[in-house]
Amino acid sequence: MVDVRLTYFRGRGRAETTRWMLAATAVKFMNVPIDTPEDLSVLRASKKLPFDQMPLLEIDGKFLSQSSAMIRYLARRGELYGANDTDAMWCDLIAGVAADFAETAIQAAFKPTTEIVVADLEARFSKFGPRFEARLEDQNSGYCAADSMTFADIILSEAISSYLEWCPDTLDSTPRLKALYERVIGDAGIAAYLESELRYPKPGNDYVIGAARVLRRALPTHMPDANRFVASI
Ligand SMILES: N[C@@H](CCC(=O)N[C@@H](CS)C(=O)NCC(=O)O)C(=O)O
Repeated sequence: MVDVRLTYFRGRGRAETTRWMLAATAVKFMNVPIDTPEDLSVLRASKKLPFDQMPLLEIDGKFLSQSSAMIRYLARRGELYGANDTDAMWCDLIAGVAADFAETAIQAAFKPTTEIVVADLEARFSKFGPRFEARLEDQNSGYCAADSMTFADIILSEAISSYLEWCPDTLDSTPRLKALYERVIGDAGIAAYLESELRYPKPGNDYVIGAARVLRRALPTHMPDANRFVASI
């Protein structure tokens, strides 16, 4: 029986870095999808959401919210936080930048056209990509933060995987970053996860509509009948 449960919309979103961390640290888990406002009401009534937000990770008898806390809990639990305080500082620094870098990819499905998404991702990569490359050159271990893989490498690679889905040539001018990405997705746990049914597809309109329906929020304004779920409150 799988007793680690990750509750979120039926898609990647802000739960995806936690899925990669669970995979990398060999924790078997199940996705618990929230598909309707009624599902969310039941979840809220359960009092499992410490700050009334998803994702929710149920692990070790704890109810965790905030993806950054989940990632770090799993990193400590799985010894992916480096070997010393300096490594840990670099983990946090790179993880913070990776979160900024990832945000553009998380927002992609909410944008009106592919052209806009590609332009946004290319602009974001041109800011951060060369700096990740330079960091890898300085660090000279093949990893961003320490001498071995850490959670920073994992969450950065998760973001890169989304960039590559939109812009397949993203890593062509950053060979060290490309090598890091290939090393991370070659990790046995992550490779198995990416091939598994637990991995949701690239988010599209279905994901955007599903999240708006659950939260009873407006859709992006370019979508037809953008207030269709708000009106039903
Ligand atoms: N920083 C948080 C973001 C959490 C968040 O904004 N969750 C949204 C869904 S993606 C939510 O639960 N919204 C409902 C609410 O805040 O009431 C994280 O990374 O976990």
